[in-house]
Parts: sequence; C-alpha cells; structure tokens
Amino acid sequence: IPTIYGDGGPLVHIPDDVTIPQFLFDQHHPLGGEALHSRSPTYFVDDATGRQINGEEIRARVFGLANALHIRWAIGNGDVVCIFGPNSVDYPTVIWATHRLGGIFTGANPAYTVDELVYQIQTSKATVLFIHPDCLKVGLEAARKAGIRDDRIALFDAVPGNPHVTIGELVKEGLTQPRRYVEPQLRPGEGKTKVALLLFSSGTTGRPKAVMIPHFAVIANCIQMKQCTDMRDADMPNDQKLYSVGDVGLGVLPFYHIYGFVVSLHFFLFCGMSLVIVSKFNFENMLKSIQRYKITHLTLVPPMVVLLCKHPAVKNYDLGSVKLMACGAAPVSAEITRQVAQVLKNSWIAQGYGMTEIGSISRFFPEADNRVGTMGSAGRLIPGAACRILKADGTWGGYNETGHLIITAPSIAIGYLDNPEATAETFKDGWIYTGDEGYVNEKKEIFILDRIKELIKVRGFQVAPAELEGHLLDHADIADVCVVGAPDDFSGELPFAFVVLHDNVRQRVSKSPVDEERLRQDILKHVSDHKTQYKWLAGVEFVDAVPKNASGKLLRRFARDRLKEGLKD
Ligand code: 4UV
Repeated sequence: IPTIYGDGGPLVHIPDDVTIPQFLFDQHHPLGGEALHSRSPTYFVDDATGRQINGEEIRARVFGLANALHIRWAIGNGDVVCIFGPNSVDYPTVIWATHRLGGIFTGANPAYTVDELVYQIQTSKATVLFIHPDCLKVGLEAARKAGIRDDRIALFDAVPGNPHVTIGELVKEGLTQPRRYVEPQLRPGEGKTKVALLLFSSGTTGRPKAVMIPHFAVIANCIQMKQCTDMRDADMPNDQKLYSVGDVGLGVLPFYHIYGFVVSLHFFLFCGMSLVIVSKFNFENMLKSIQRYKITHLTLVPPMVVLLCKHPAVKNYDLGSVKLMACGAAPVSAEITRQVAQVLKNSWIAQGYGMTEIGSISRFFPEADNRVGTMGSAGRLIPGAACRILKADGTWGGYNETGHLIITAPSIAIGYLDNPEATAETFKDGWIYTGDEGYVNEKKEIFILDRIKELIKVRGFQVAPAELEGHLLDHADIADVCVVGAPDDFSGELPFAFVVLHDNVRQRVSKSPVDEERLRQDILKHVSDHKTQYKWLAGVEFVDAVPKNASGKLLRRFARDRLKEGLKD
C-alpha cells in the first residue's frame, strides 16, 4: 500500500515506561525539558491577575494534591477524575496529581448543561469532580444526578457558604503530611496501554465517545512536534528560532480539548516556554494580554483569526512580539491567511491539522522566504506520522490523489472506552480512518477538502449530529430529523435541522404560518434549553421526509445539497 511518511524521521527515542508528569518533570530527554530542570522558570502566568507560578511551586502543588487525593479518597490506579471548569493555573496541577497516582483525567466544557455533564461523568466513570466556582450550580446538580458522592467534590476556589474542600486546602493538607502514596512505575511498553486521559469525540458517527489516550501518545506527540521544529531551528540564529526557552505562549484554547492539551500545555512546557493561562476568551482582553506579556506564540482556532483580521480594536495594540501564530481544528481560508499575515507582521502564519484520536498530525514547516506556507494547506505531515489515501473507487492513491485520509502515528489513541464497534470502525490495524477527505503533495503538505464523517465543527468544537438528532426526536411533534452543518462565516459551521413532523402536526401547522413559526421557535428552544450554546440550531426547515438507505442510515448529502441550494425549495 502506498504510504506517505512525515518528513524529518526517523524519530528519536520515545520513552514508553513513564507517565506524562514523569516525562516532563523527572526525566532528561535529549530534545527538550531541560528548562524544566535546570532553573526555576515561570511555567504559568495567570492572565487575569498577573500571578506567576514557577516550576518549584507547581511540583510542590502537584505533590501536595496527589498526597491529599490519596489520603482522603484513596485515588489510585485507573480512577477517573473529572474537571469541570475553564483553564486556570491549577487545572494542570489536578491533571498531573491524578497522573502521579496512576489515575485518569477527563475534562468537561465549562459551558455544558447538566445533561451534558452527566453524560460525560457517566460515560467516563469519573468518581471525583473538581468544579470551578463559575460553574458551581450545574456542576453540583450533575454530580448528584450522576452519582458522584458529595464528599468527593472539590472546588477550584472557595465559594462563601459552600462546604466543599478547595484545591488550596487539599494541597496544604497533602504538604503537611508525609508522602503516603507510592507512585506507580510503568513497565517497559506500558506507557502505550496506560490511559492518561479521556477526551470526547464522536469519531465518524454517533454520539460523543470517550477516547482513551495513553501517556505514550502525548509524550510522542510532544517529541514529534519538537523534532519537526528543531530540524528547522538547527541552522537558525538564536533570535530567529521558532521555539526558544523563555518564549511565551497564549493558553486560551481549552485544556479539555486535544489541541489545547497537547500543543498549548504540554508541548509549550516541553519547549521551555511559559504559558499565559486565559480562563475566558474575550477578544480585546486577548489583544491586551499579547501586548502586556509580550506573547510570542498564539495557538488559535479560525474564528479568533477572523477577529484578528476584522476587529477594529486590533490597530490599538502592539502585536509585534508574536513570532508564530498557529491555527487549527477547522479550515481557515486562503484569504483570511493572507489578511492575518498583514496584521501579524513579524509572525510565521501556520496551520495545523489534528484530531482527538491522534493529536497533532500536521504542522507548518517554515521556509526562509515564505511566512505563510502553501495557501490552503493544513500543514506538513510531522515526523513519525504516516498517511495513506483511500480513493473513492476503493483503491489506494499516492501523492496529489484525493481520497479518505488514513493516518497513523505513535501518538494514536487506544480506542473508544466501552465501545468496540465504534473502535473497530475508526481504528483499523493501527491506522485511523479520519473521516476527512483530501490529498497530500510531494512536500508532504496536507490539503483537507471535505469531511466525510458526520461531524459538525462549530468554532473548532465538535457537534455530533447524532446527539442533536436523538434529542430532537424526544420532541413530541417530531417524527424524523436530520442535522447537518450549515456554512457560517464566523463559526465555520452551525447545526441546521431538517425536521419531519408527525402527520397531524404537519396538517395543523401547514394551514397557519403563525403556528408553523411558533413550532419552529419551540424546536429551537428544545435544543437551547438542554444543550450548550455552540450546539444551538441556526435554523429548522420542515420537510416531508429525510432520505435513508435500505438499512435506515440517513443520507445526509441530501440535506447538505439542499443547504447549498439556499433552501429555495
Ligand atoms: O477531534 P477534533 O475536535 O480535534 C481537533 C484537533 C486539532 C488540532 C490538534 C493538534 C494540533 O496541533 C492542531 O494544529 C490542531 O480539532 O476534530 C478533528 C476534526 O477537525 C477537523 C477535521 O475534520 C478533523 O478530523 N480539522 C482539524 N484541524 C483541521 C480540520 C484543519 N486544520 N483544517 C480542516 N479541518
């Protein structure tokens, strides 16, 4: 089978007998991590307060929290700890303390509704919940419904009148007692099977599933990305290196998503960078932070890049410190790429393509005379990754041939938790069937042309059509439904529903435009009452039927074609 390999191989050694925090803080790897040991650099800066936290403090906090989690709740091998909150300087402490005990981290979107959080807690089998004060009400209600014991809830910060223990108290408790836990040591190879985190993805079809990501995958991804940039930096003078110790990254992408988790958090630290941690995205605040902290690396999603091009406030800030802007998680147009290069005049403009099931797949390899790479490309396949092209006729293609992108890398996940059927569909013989259609040119640049899986991407977030369809079918008036992504300039896509009403309802509303509009509003509300905002429907169209194949599978292309026609009828 023709296979296209990422440039810059062969890969250096990837340790397979350590956990993520052991790799970052306890080991000396030839490619990086030196800065984490040799001095006490600032790891994190709290964007809101300017508070700086250095490596020594983080290590102490991780130890204290791990000790307390063990003493209080006997957290150990395989136990799942859920974080429900935005990025914060304590967020990584919870992750690494969990890992030090052999536990597993799962992070939920802080904007989730009770139902959505209950689903994540139950699917991941979390038994401990850390809640940020901003999402206390939803967090507590979901914990009760999902069966998390009230004495296994901790808060990021104290809330007046609330009795739950805080991270600060736990850390103190753990630090004032002798070490009680024994940190599990992995056998050679065990890093590949030991799950570190459960992040959610709907894969090619169906509802969101917990992706089992092992320690080795995250470690491998950091090494792959570092090897790829080191190759280029080797010949560069110090002031032109892409990643240098002392650089400052913007930590605005959520740590509960693979992009923020591997790139902003772990990879940046591995490079010896500091991270400015932003809990709430606000565009003007972001501009202020770039200027205030002289941020050198931006890791963004397309709507943020669109704002950089179009927002009137941009001209009021000095963004000259930025030397690398990376955008990923959804497509960004060539026009926007061109425009943002005018805004960030000192910066390389990069695109990356990734997936929860693999992590980072491609990145931009800067070339001396070209700041933006090849227009329209999602970056070059990184060292260690390999790609095969499955063409529509079922045969395998080579360079420049379009087809389904089938990808492997040392960073691939193990599969979906408790879901062998979905795992078998996406993970085949060590290869991931990405559900993306595209091609790769001789420079190993990937071009994504279309998505053949069911997924909708709103501002980089996953929306599973099956989740919304299942919820819409609970509405008393709806007989059948098909949800697809409608193109949107800012968000990339927005969910749109084609709805088949029960006969009696259809007869009733077809006589009265007012009744029809009222029902449409009611359906929109049915979603907005139960789902977080980025899943809200942009519109509802009533149709007589949604086409299905003989086995009852929705033929979504009809809906997409209909949207393209502009719903003319
Ligand atoms: O599972 P997920 O939500 O994962 C992501 C991950 C994005 C990353 C991760 C690490 C990086 O270094 C980086 O640059 C980006 O989004 O959704 C996976 C699907 O999102 C679409 C594509 O359909 C994936 O299967 N997607 C992700 N990146 C791009 C993209 C892109 N650059 N262009 C087009 N589609």
